[in-house]
Amino acid sequence: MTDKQRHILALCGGVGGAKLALGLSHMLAPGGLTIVANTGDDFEHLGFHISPDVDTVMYTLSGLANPATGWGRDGESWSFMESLRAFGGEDWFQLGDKDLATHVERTRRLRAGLPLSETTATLCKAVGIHHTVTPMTDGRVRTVIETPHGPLAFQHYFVRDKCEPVVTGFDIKGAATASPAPAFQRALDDPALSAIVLCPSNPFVSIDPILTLKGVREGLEKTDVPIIAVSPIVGGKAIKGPAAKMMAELGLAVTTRSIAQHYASFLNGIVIHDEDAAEEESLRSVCPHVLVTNTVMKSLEDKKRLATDVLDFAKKI
Ligand code: FO1
Repeated sequence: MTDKQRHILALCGGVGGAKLALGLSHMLAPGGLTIVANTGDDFEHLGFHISPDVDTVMYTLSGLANPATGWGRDGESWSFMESLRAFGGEDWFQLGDKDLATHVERTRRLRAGLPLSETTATLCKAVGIHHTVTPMTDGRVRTVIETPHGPLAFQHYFVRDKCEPVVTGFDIKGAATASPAPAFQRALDDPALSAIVLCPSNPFVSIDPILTLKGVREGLEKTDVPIIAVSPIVGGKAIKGPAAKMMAELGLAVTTRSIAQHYASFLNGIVIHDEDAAEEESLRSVCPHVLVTNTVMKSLEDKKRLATDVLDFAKKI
């Protein structure tokens, strides 16, 4: 089977994960990639349903993403935000004018009774995406961050409070009783599925909400399809976001080994950065297959090269 004939399932959070998803999208035939985006970060804000990770994946794959932030749209204007601020409105979460159209249209469709997965498929088609991008579920899942001062809704922790509060745990509300979205379940059941890739996203708040959905972890534990994680930790730091800070606060070593241990019950292979090559030996006791390569993705070429490395690695497992 050539790379162009394979079906790959990628589990993904926002900015970091979307980079690898973009690389994979270039290496696989149209329809050969299903990207499942976390919706634990979703929230209702200013009357809109915001799906940040779904939108980050959609904008990244369609070339519409803001390259400086990784989230939101390129060439954005901020008239709505400025006018809202002038009225004394809530302005801690930045919604650009173009991005606002996504939230308006998504919210309209959801209120008309359409599921989030169908709404996402329509929006992705409109921006020219030829692969399947699906929210992890059509159910309502909301990640809550536990802190010594009480629980915080995910976006309050992440954006409003800039990830500053100490994290003591996570409550992924609604996940255990929510079913995987139809396209996610179809990918899991597809006899042509040849690998499952955990993108270099935050294990606690991006990947765990997906794994916690009804039947997903059990399904991964049972499948014969190789499951590969790309470590979001490089040289003791997170490539992006609060993963390293969270690990330290939870008393975990900030290493690729901790990432492998987190997924140990189903993981077949882990991809780590050259800088962490010294961890390879100790990793093998947790995860049988280790690939050491350059996992830092700056250019499109980097993303395509890492995607190719991951696909080749999966073939050997
Ligand atoms: N992240 C920020 O750090 N600040 C923002 O104001 C912000 C606005 C925003 C608007 C739409 C969207 O789709 C994403 C947005 N993000 C923002 C990113 C997002 O909240 C996080 O990156 C994810 O939830 C974590 O993956």
